[in-house]
Amino acid sequence: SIPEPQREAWKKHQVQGFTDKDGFEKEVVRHVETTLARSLFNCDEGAAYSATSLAFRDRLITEWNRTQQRQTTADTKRVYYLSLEFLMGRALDNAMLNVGLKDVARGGIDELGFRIEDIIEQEHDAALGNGGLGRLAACFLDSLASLNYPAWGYGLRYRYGIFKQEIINGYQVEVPDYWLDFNPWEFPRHDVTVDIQFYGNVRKSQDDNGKTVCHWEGGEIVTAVAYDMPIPGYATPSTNNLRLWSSKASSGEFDFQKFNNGDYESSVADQQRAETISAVLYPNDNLDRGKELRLKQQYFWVAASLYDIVRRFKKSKRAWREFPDQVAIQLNDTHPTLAVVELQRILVDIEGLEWDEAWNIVTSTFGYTNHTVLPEALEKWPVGLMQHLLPRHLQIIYDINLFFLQSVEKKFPNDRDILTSVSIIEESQPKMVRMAYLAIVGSHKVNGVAELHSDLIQTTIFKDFVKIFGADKFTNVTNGITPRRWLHQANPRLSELIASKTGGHEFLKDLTQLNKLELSIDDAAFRKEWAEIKYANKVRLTKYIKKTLDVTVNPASLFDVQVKRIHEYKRQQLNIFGVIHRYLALKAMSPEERKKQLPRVSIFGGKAAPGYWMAKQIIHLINNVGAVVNKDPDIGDLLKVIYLEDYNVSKAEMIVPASDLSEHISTAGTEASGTSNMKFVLNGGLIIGTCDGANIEITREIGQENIFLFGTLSEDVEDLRHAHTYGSHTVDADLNKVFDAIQSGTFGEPNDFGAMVAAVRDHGDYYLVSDDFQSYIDTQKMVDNEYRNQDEWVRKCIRSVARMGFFSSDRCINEYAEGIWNVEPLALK
Ligand code: 73E
Repeated sequence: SIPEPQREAWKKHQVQGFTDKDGFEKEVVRHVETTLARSLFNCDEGAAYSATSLAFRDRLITEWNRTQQRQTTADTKRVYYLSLEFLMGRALDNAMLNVGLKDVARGGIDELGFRIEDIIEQEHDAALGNGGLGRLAACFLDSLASLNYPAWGYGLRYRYGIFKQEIINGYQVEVPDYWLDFNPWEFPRHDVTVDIQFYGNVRKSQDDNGKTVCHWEGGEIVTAVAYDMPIPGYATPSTNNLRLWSSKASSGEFDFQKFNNGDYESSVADQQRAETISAVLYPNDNLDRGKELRLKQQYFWVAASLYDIVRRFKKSKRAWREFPDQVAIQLNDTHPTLAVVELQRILVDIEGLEWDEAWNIVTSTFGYTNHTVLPEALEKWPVGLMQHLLPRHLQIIYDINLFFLQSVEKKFPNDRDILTSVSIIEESQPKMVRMAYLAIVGSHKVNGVAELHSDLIQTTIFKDFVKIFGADKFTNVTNGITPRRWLHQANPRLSELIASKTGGHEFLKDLTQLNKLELSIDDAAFRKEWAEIKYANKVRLTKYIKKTLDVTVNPASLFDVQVKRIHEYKRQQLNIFGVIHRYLALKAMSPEERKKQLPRVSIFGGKAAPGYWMAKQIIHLINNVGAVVNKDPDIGDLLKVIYLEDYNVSKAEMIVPASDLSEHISTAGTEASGTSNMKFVLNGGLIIGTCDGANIEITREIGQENIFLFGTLSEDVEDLRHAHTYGSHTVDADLNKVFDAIQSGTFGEPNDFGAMVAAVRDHGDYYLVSDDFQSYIDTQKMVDNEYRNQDEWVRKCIRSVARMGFFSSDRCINEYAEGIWNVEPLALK
């Protein structure tokens, strides 16, 4: 580093960052001319976006440096959030708002001849996630920075994020999402690399004291390169880091011999094989497919991150037992569970600690968040694969299991059943490593993501672990969302209106202040403006629908929205069956009767995993229904069915504020939390939903008179399923009419949808569509009736928003910080 006498010169020229329009414009012009190497007036919207982003990035990085330096000197405890997914969306708008310079940028961009909205639209979403789990990680990063917590995110820098969805002839088609062409938001750190080992074997030796030492040798080395993304907090200089690892062949791997011998192709093939590790995000939500490359991704990312964390800790020269005082690591689902094993390996094999001492450190360091109870999503890896890829890790897993089972046996002598049921190794053919069990045993806290879900994991899939470790190890942290992106950024007019009624933008830092809105509820002018904002948001979506699908919808209709990943448990099929029912009912009416009906637009969006056949059938049916209904002259405005292509974060920012009613209708007990339910209510929309996930807590907060709940309760699900299979299963008459319409070819080739109908009618109806259909239809009728009374509807919306304070991810992060991580905020001076 620079010696003292020369530091004056450095200080004098330190980058200050622009604070006004002139300064901003100067930065933009400089970046266009030099960084982008364009001649002065050769600037299109793309270049203007890049230059604007670079101007903001420069600002962020100065704050980032200050934040990191402050944390290092304070030598304080840090949180590391390990997530295989970060669904960040766009960065520019968020950066402008968080540093409080959007108006400055708007003015500057305007003077330079562009519109800020058009510039924002140029940005490609950073879509390194599938759905709720990845978006939650992104909201958490925003809250951690905004609350001044010293925290880093660690993930993978996929070359391809979640695929882009096109709908062609009603079918989903997947197109690769190459997003890295020019990404102004990342900093490659070519000097921060870690060599990661795979395969090979384990050799044992004795050290001088006769202790056995294990050496993991041979195999293959791949290099991890760090790429950093600055994460700005809102209205604070704190800027945290998201470090994403990219894989490349290690310089030792690149076979110069082969290269010199003219075997150029195969030396390049090695290179490509290494790069494959971080090439693509697995596009499965709530589904585990057990592919070897996925396990490689997991170890690659976990090993690089731990190496980085340990390297940072070692600089402090503290004793190992202080590791958990300096480091908290949160496992976002089981995907990073190998970190437990890797840290134990580092401590025992490399640092020479005794097993028990190391294990104490490990378990005090980790916390594990479970996000799902769906059996098909619970990760298991074949022992054979683990042995092949990570031979030393498998030995350690066996040892962890051995010591764990010994402790269980002590507590429950002669109880063979409990040993089999909690063993980390499943004695199946082939044997499997149960990652959730390993995560529980390796952590000091395990949490679910909503109250019902946390209760369910403690009473069903992990009940034996509660017996063993006691109830204190298990806790609930109900999910939340960042109000910065999901209100201030997505719905600026509503944010301003709320600010005008609650005394400024304080609510963006303390969302409970929304409750002040209730004081204005009898103010007619306020309600009118509220309704106008919703209408304007609907008009914007209407224009988008016209432009992209060439369908005209009436913005005065009720906008009924279900946007989320397509999955049978989320029950888009229930929704579309309901739409068909509505269509058939409208068709059966006289023209006079029809005139009395309330116009509705049913809006769907979401991706299906490429290998999930049934989910793709659901998409196909929705599109086919739309094709028939939307051009039926009997129906006109009364019903439109829209499928929005390629649902993602930036589209959500437009869709969510335009909804009157959103659907969160999973089979009770299947949706761990849901987070879009919170976004919709926060933007002044009502919910139709089941008693599942966070819907239950939303109801408790906003009042049951402000939500449309229906359907089976989670405690009755098992009995109903049992009855479907072993008793007689009858499907009600209205639903049968829907099936008849499908099977008579009203919506295209009936065979296409045979399996979907049969799943409900003939194959046990696992998701209870038939049980919930009638109450769903009845509840939708209530919605129609209540929507007719616009004044009362608006009051319900305002009351709901006023009571949503609890669902800020700030509240959620504070709960993790206190109850799990034991970390304190550290503000910049
Ligand atoms: O209910 C959501 C929850 O709101 C849940 O389905 C989702 O996590 C959200 C955030 O807590 C979730 N995703 C996954 N498991 N749960 C998952 C599993 C495997 C691969 C990818 C995602």
